[in-house]
Formats: sequence, C-alpha cells, structure tokens
Amino acid sequence: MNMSPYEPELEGDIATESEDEVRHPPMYRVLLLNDDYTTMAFVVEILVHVFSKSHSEAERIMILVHREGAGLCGAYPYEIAETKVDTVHHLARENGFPLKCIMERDES
Ligand code: TYC
Repeated sequence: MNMSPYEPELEGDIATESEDEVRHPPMYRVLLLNDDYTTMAFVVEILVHVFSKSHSEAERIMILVHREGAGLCGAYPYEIAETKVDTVHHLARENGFPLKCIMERDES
C-alpha cells in the first residue's frame, strides 16, 4: 500500500482528490426575460433584492434585458437557482407583472 506523503492521491487503496482537482457542483445561469409590461423600477428592485446587485449594476442589467431581450443575473448551484426563479415569479405575480425568469445549465 502506498502511504507516501509525497503521493497524496492515494490514501490506503482509495484514490482521493488532490487539492487542484476539487469537485464543483454544476452551475445554472439565471436570466431575466424582457416583456412590455413590467416596470423598469420593479426589475431593478428584483436585481437588487433577489440577486444582490448594487443599484447601478441592477440598472445596467435591466437596460441590457430591455434592449437585448434577455440578460444574465448570476450563476448558482441548482437549488439556489431554482429558488431565485421561484422568488422572482412569486414577487412578479404578487405585483401584477408578467416578468419571466429562466435557468439553464452552464456547460463549462
Ligand atoms: N421592457 C420593460 C419596459 O419597457 C422593462 C423591462 C426590463 C421588463 C427588463 C422586463 O426583464 C425585464 N417597461
């Protein structure tokens, strides 16, 4: 059995991860979609309170979504991304807006 401290990949008979070979969870991009009815101020509020953006960054992303049709709010592990999408839809419906938010696997 290789118990050499100079070969940390083997510990007993079990291969373990070396420091630069850490497993990362798959990440999911969360995007906001443009529509004609949600107010710009509401979208900025969502970006500040759900996605922890500064007011100026929130304004930048909102305008990008307004012009391009969609924009990136952040990338998170699956359950966090899903909770953010649900929170956006809940807050939007509560305020009478059709705002849509989607998530997609970040392949990289
Ligand atoms: N297009 C909307 C307006 O002109 C603003 C808006 C921006 C809506 C971003 C949704 O995700 C969105 N009031």
